[in-house]
Parts: sequence; C-alpha cells; structure tokens
Amino acid sequence: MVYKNILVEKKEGIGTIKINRPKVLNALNKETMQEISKAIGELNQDKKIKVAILTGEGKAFIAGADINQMKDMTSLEAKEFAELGHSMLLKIENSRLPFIAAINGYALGGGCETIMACDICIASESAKLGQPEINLGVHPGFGGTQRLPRLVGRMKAKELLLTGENINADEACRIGLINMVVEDNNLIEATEKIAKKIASKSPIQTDFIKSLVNKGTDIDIHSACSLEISYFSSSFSTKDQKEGMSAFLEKKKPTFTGK
Ligand code: DAK
Repeated sequence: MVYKNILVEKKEGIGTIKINRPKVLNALNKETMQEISKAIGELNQDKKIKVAILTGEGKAFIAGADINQMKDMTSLEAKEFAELGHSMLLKIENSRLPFIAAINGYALGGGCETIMACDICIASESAKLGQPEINLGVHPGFGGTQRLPRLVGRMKAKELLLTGENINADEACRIGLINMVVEDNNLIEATEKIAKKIASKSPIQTDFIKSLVNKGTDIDIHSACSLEISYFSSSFSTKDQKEGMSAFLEKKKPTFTGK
C-alpha cells in the first residue's frame, strides 16, 4: 500500500512503520493516524511479519498531536479526533505483533501517549519525553492521563501532567516509562537486534504473552490467573510447544513455525 505520511518497510520478519512528516516533527494529524492504523492492519495480515517497529523520520519521534489541526476544532471535532487517537493506540495494543518504539527524538504529548501503547520502548540518549498539553490549555486526549499513572505510578504521572515539563531519556528509563537508552547512532541497530530476537520466538507465544500482560493487568488477579491457565493449556495444542520442548531435550535450537 502507498502512504503519504508514513513509510512502511518489511524485512526479515520485522515490519517498520516510520512516521514521515519531519517538517512538523511528525505531529499526528488525522490522516497520519488513519494511515498508521491501516499499516498496523496490513502488518497484522502478513504472516511473515513477527514484530513491528515504530519510529520517526528526522529529529522527532512524534512531537504530539497536530496543533495546527486541533486549534480551531469544535468539541465534537475534538471528540472525533480523540477517538481516532485512542483507536490507533488500541490497534497497537491489540495487535498480535509486539510493537517496539524506537524513540529517535521528541516523544511529546500524543507521541508519549503512543509509546505507552507499545510493548518495548528504546530511546536514543538525546530523546525528550513528556506531556506538555497543559501548556496548551488542555490535557492529554489519547490516553495519557490513564496509561501514564499505570506505568509510572500516580505521583510521578501527576508531576509530569501538571507541570508539562519534558524529561530526558535517562529519567524516562529511571521511572519505568521506557526500557532502555542507547547512543543516538545506535538506535536502529539496537532496536533491530531486539526485534530479531523476538521474531525468532513462537509468534503464538508472543501474541499470548502480549495479550496476557495487557488484559491481565486491567482485571483482578484471580480472573487474570484463570486467563493464564486457559492460554497455557491451549499452548499445548500447538506444534511450537512440541518443537520448543523437543529441541531443548535434544539440545538443538528450536525452529518455531507459528502452528
Ligand atoms: N503540531 C504541529 N506542528 C508542530 C508540532 C505539533 N505538535 N510540534 C512542532 N511543530 C512544528 C513547529 O510549529 C515548526 O513548524 P514551522 O514553524 O517550521 O512551520 C516545526 O514543527 C519545527 O518545530 P520547532 O521550530 O518548534 O522546533 P524546535 O526544535 O525549536 O522545538 C519542540 C521542538 C518539540 C520543543 C517544539 O516544536 C514544541 O514544543 N512542539 C510542541 C510540543 C507539544 O506541545 N506537543 C503536544 C501537542 S498536544 C485531545 C486533547 C489533547 C490532545 C489531543 C486530543 N482531545 C481532547 C481531542 C493533545 C495532544 C498533543 O499531543
């Protein structure tokens, strides 16, 4: 598929979506969010793809929702805009693919909200993250008031949301907002290394693990453990389970087929 605002590349089981509006620091307008949603669908459908990377062109990952597009919105238009953002982020969370955010620069507002829907976040050392919406007279509209406290705790979340201050990549890592920080010129290599590792696992299990963690942490522990039992038992009807355990006992490297 041809897109206007994003680039999609597929290689070695990895699907990369790169937001490509560097002149406006990859700000998310409606069209870009619609294209990202479509691209996620496209990658989900392609059984050769085992893992996805989301990154940005230029000096920003995503500097937020597009302020030009939002400025004159009516309440109804703002509702539709927020729904579009939420729907895109739910597509990331509900995708069978583990999503790795390669944060190449600013991840602000909607950009920070986007990384919070991903499964692993790797930032370059010069990246800046934050929720500056309060400086624009609004609050986050793509789940930031909800996912941020779940990730970093209510105190730290409220500090970031109420002050609108950006933090650097090391601080983001320290508070548990991202997984790791790498040198700027090593971001894609480090991200692809992890992506390749995940791509070599059973795609059934990467999907199960992602679902269990995402769904399980939003429900009570007893229901969540029941969910784990049910996914665990169905794992034993897969060829990948037989392959993984036989390969271990035969001291071989497993080859998972996703069956
Ligand atoms: N939207 C539109 N354009 C943006 C942008 C954005 N978020 N961020 C940057 N740009 C544009 C700039 O206007 C500039 O355009 P020109 O002047 O060249 O035409 C170009 O990108 C380069 O930016 P700068 O010249 O400012 O670059 P600097 O390196 O000096 O500064 C910066 C980089 C990231 C610190 C700065 O650009 C900045 O502060 N950007 C805005 C960051 C921000 O506030 N992000 C949060 C956006 S609000 C909702 C409620 C809320 C939301 C959504 C829905 N509902 C209830 C519906 C809000 C979401 C947000 O994300």
